[in-house]
Amino acid sequence: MPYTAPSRELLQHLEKARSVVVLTGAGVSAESGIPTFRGQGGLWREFRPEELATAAAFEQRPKLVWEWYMWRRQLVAQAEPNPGHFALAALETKYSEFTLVTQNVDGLHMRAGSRNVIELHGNIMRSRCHECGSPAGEAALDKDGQLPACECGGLIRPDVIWFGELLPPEALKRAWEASAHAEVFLSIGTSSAVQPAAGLADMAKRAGAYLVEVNPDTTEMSDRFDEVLRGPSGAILPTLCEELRLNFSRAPMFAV
Ligand code: BJW
Ligand code: ZN
Repeated sequence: MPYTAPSRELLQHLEKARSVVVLTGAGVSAESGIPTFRGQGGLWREFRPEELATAAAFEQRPKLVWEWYMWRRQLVAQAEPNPGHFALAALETKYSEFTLVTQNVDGLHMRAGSRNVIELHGNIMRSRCHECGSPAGEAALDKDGQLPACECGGLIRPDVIWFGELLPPEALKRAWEASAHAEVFLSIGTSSAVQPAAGLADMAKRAGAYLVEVNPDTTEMSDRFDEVLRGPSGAILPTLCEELRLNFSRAPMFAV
């Protein structure tokens, strides 16, 4: 797929910046074989993610929701980070202040070696009680379709954030603070359709950051960016690292 090369202006911003914030979405993991939420591949059976990623769906049809998550957990367990993930881990090594805010729940940034990662929407491999919030390890639907339950009697659910639920307050606060001080803000592989994550770009803009979008398609927010790089992140981000003469490796840089 053809893709846009980073401009000289972007490279200059990245050379002189001290503080960089990256927001990632499902598109970054698409090249690792994990389906995005919207657009092609966004359907599971006949359901759209918006129909399943809610507390109401879980309360009404917990087994159905768990089956969706079991399918996705399996995809995540089999997936490997792609060159886009590794390039972001390499980019982090250049800056004293680098924050990777991710909406993804697959843990692939950490597996690629990224260090300062904020998971806004939780992590699909962890579980917790839907009633009392107690952590529940990797508890899951068992082979016979038995739902996992907590000592308190509540149902256990994946430790992710559904529509209508508050994001983890500490994670959101750190993401806001980093965005409000960003000199360069990169929004990568996200449709920018979901709040409050999408609003981080506006916050960075108000702080005077140079705003860049990396995405093969136009998004709801494309016209607010200073620069738009059209194409897959797995091709654009390695190119960016090469232009910045960063030692870019396609294998994990740190043992995890
Ligand atoms: C590539 C590529 C390649 C493809 N390379 N790119 C203000 C206004 C209106 C509504 C709200 C508002 N504030 C809050 C809301 C309500 C709601 C919301 O935003 N609704 C909108 C849909 C309108 N937000 C919430 O409810 C949030 N909670 C909250 O704000 O609490 C307070 C509150 C509650 C109620 C009312 C008001 C305030 C919680 C949001 C939780 C989102 N949860 C999910 C599921 C997580 C668990 C799970 O994984 O199952 O998070 S939904 C889903 O969307 C998931 C994602 O993280 C999130 C974002 O999706 P993302 O990552 O952008 O993926 P896609 O598929 O949309 O886009 C992929 C992109 O990649 C595309 O653009 C492709 O082109 C691109 N791409 N290949 C690069 N190779
Ligand atoms: Zn409980």
